[in-house]
Amino acid sequence: MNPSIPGAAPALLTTRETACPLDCPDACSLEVTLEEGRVARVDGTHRNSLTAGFICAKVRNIADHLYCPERLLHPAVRTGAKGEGRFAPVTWDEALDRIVARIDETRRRHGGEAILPYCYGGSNGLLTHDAIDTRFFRRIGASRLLRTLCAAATGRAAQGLYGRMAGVALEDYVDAGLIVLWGVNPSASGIHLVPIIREARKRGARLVVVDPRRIPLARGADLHLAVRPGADLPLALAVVRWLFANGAADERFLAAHATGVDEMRRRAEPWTPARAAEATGVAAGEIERFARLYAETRPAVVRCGWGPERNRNGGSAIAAILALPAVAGKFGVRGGGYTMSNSKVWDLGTAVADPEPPTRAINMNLLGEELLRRSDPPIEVLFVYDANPLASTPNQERVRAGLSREDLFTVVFDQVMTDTARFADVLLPATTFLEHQDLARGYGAMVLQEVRPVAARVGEARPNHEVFADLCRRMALSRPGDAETAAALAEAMISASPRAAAIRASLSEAGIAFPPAGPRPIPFVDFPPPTPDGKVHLAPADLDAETPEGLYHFRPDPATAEFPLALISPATERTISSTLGQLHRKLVPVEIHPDDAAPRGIRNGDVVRVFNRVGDVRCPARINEDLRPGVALLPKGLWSHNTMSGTTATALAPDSLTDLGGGACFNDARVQIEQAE
Ligand SMILES: Nc1nc2c(c(=O)[nH]1)N[C@H]1C(S)=C(S)[C@@H](COP(=O)(O)OP(=O)(O)OC[C@H]3O[C@@H](n4cnc5c(=O)[nH]c(N)nc54)[C@H](O)[C@@H]3O)O[C@H]1N2
Ligand SMILES: Nc1nc2c(c(=O)[nH]1)N[C@H]1C(S)=C(S)[C@@H](COP(=O)(O)OP(=O)(O)OC[C@H]3O[C@@H](n4cnc5c(=O)[nH]c(N)nc54)[C@H](O)[C@@H]3O)O[C@H]1N2
Ligand SMILES: [Mo]
Repeated sequence: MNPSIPGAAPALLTTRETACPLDCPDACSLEVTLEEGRVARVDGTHRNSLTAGFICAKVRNIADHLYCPERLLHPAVRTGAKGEGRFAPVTWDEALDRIVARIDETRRRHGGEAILPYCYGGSNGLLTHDAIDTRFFRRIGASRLLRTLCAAATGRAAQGLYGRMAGVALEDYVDAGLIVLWGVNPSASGIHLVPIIREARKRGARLVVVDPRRIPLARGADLHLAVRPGADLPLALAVVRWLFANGAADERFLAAHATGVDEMRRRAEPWTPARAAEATGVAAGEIERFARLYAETRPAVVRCGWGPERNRNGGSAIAAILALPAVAGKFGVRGGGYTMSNSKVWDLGTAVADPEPPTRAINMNLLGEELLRRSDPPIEVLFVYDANPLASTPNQERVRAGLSREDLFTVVFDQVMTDTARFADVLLPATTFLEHQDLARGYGAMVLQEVRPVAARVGEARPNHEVFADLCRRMALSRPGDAETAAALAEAMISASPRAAAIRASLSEAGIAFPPAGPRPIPFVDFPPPTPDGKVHLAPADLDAETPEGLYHFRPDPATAEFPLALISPATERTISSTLGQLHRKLVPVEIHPDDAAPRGIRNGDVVRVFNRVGDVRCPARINEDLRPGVALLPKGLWSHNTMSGTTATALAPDSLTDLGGGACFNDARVQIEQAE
């Protein structure tokens, strides 16, 4: 009996199993409770052992996202000015016909390169990008997008040193004697590591945190190195130097398993503790204490995050951090080594087999500039999906100016009315991972899981593969044998694996599959680095050639007397990048250290102006002693409604690129903060 309505029939509750594909290392296994096809409740299960039966508040409350008033229910066309957000609903046929007509005309007048697809993390599911979308854009000869917003520098460095080897399983941290959290904040960005660290500490593990702020896990850590943003490279090189200088380098391991040892040693040589202290803002004695603790403890594991990559030195910094376990000989035992991203442990194929056309490549971090530059051919059609560039792409004001171009035809395919969607000419409504089929692969947890359409679709929303298959058909680009359904796309990926039969069987029996060496492989025991010679390359020639001044070259802090404060924009526990931002409408403060607030006359709650040469943000201030002095913080993923100026941290982020991989330099934002009248 429904207690609220006397006499009403009991609600029909059913539960279904699925998995979370959102951009997070953990890839939780889920149980969804449905009430008449609508999501009523979401819980974690134990199928992915890392999930351990609990999930984050974001996904627990994901029904709020599915059924929010901002949800896009129908295709629509713009009726107001760009950015105003006024639209009139149309049918799918009308919307897609309009897109096809504009693409046809653009190809005739300027060629396919005048069309730019723009997509990033969205739902991180394997079938929502690099699938039929890629087939479609390749067949129309569109410009290619370099997907560099995140993990470009880390990916390049990890590939160069270890061939993207699988790292230490997060569950194995319980076996570590020392855990180093380097530029990573699991309390927000991957919560299942937190109880594992607590358990390890109970068993006696030491904990070191390298972060410009006192993250929650830094409280009670054995050592917190509050490094200046962008200065991880000299810190890691100083530890490398110390290890060699103090007989703590594992010469036997290095001789057997590494190349580039002498070169790395040579490049680390100038970084005495004193010199590193100057560059990093960490006392020389603390650096030595860390080096000694690291040298003496085994197993020791470094959990390397994405904080150290988002600056001019990002690639070299990650390379130097990942070199540490090789130099100190930390591999070869459970719980020893490093964890970066485990996304490449799968031997899957691609969902579409079309060859990459030789069209121009555009770095997504330069979107604003590319839209405004009127290159040849100019970008005439922008197709945004799985992304919210106005919230997440550097140099927000240029992105906004680019999106405002009257002659630009913009398609936005999203689940909700984002800040970017307001600039669309045509809006297409997308399903969420609870409404469509997909494959979820963790980049911490080493699991592959089926994502099932458990809930009824909201409005007329459609999944990416359906929409791009429809566009292919309308433009007569479909070919016999093309995989078109989610099941066929998944099969195309799986069948390319030498272990296809096992993966297929495991997914259909249990909804989950594991990589060749299982969910908890031990690096250097279960496999060597997947480099051509099976060795770790500490100074690889390709990375060296790619970095403008050579690998491990330190570029000094970009602060000036005019813009002395480093503004960082880390993840929060309430959103996933900017996804779910429509649910959080409060003003968000910029955080500032008391030592920086006092001379500026700034008190808690004051309205301030945060500015530099690329942007300007007005918002409240919050005094926060957990920051390193000289560092301010405004989280990533905010929407225009979260500040008084409608601009966010992204407006203060320069569109300069990392030393490797063409990555974004969000944390190279240097700003001034003053009271706003
Ligand atoms: N200032 C600052 N900005 C940052 C960062 C930073 O450190 N500082 N970090 C960056 C990082 S780490 C990342 S990964 C990027 C992320 O940047 P984006 O990839 O742009 O991620 P989101 O902003 O979350 O936007 C994803 C959008 O995809 C939509 N979406 C989800 N699933 C689907 C689907 O199946 N189909 C379609 N069509 N749409 C879907 C969501 O509703 C959402 O609006 O942001 C970067 N931005
Ligand atoms: N809830 C939630 N979870 C997420 C996300 C989210 O937005 N919300 N985003 C997902 C995505 S896209 C990603 S890429 C991952 C990111 O996961 P994390 O790597 O944890 O990401 P961040 O929060 O960007 O940064 C981590 C820490 O780096 C610190 N930091 C900033 N600059 C530096 C620096 O120069 N050096 C050092 N040592 N530390 C620095 C910050 O203070 C922060 O505490 O999380 C994923 N998980
Ligand atoms: Mo990211």
